[in-house]
Amino acid sequence: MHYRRQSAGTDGSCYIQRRQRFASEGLAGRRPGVGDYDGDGISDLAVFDDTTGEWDIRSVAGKLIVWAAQWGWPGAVPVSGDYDGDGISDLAVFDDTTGEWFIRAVAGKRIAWAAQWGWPGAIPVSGDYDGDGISDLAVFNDTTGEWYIRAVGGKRIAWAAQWGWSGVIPVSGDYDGDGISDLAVFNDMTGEWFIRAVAGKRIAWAAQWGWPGAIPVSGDYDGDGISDLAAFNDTTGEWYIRAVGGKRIAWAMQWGWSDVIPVPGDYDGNGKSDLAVFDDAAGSWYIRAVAGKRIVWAVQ
Ligand SMILES: [Ca+2]
Ligand SMILES: [Ca+2]
Ligand SMILES: [Ca+2]
Ligand SMILES: [Ca+2]
Repeated sequence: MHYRRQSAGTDGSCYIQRRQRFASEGLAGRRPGVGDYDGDGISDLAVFDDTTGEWDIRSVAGKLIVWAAQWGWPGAVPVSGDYDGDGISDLAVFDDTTGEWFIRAVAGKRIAWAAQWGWPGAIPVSGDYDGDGISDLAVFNDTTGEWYIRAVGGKRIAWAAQWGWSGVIPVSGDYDGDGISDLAVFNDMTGEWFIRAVAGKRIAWAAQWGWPGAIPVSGDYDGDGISDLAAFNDTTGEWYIRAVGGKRIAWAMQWGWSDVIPVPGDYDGNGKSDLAVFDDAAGSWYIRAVAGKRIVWAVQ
């Protein structure tokens, strides 16, 4: 399996793009994502179908939030976040052939239409990079290592901020707990993390947590308000998690197996990210708390 990119939000939300796999194997794409689409503080089970552009979202408890909601098109890249700051995740997609963003609230309000921020091949990285509680439009250039970020309202937050280099994977999160998303990249050739604040402060440099081919799955797994370094082994289904400060949170914790997609989020609303995987062949979710409690098993 080849994960091309992952972008993760400050709430642990993420979407994983596996276009290389799709391209090489011709597979259709049901992409799992995490967000809180009804605003109850609990991550929901969300799937964007990138063959149809439709969204299906239900709560862990079973409530249907949206079904076959059309927002996107074949090949669109979902980028989760709360782009109007109402506390509810929105339906957002990025066109990585044009650099345009399209965002609407679940309830229907249009937030952005063809907002130009990016370029062909840009990688969207969700997050709130100025700490105003509203997700921003952020893209990473994985050729040059430059970040470009603006608020939905238009304010420029970063322009060509250099953090990273060719081939690294951007991994959004708030790694110092100041409420502002940071610039973070994972080198999946070496397993090293490099993180700085938008304002410039260095948070981590070559922090070793991972291995060649590891999948970064950042989230706040101990609930201290600070994103943690986390890596998933998509061959063995094992999770490895540590705090930026060094504390080990999980080591070789087994949850998943080969070919599932990790989708960390807070699925029981206790403020801690949980271990979650999506089996895209069956369309099933499996979720447990780090502490062990089973939250969801084979839910479709
Ligand atoms: Ca919203
Ligand atoms: Ca913001
Ligand atoms: Ca931060
Ligand atoms: Ca943490």
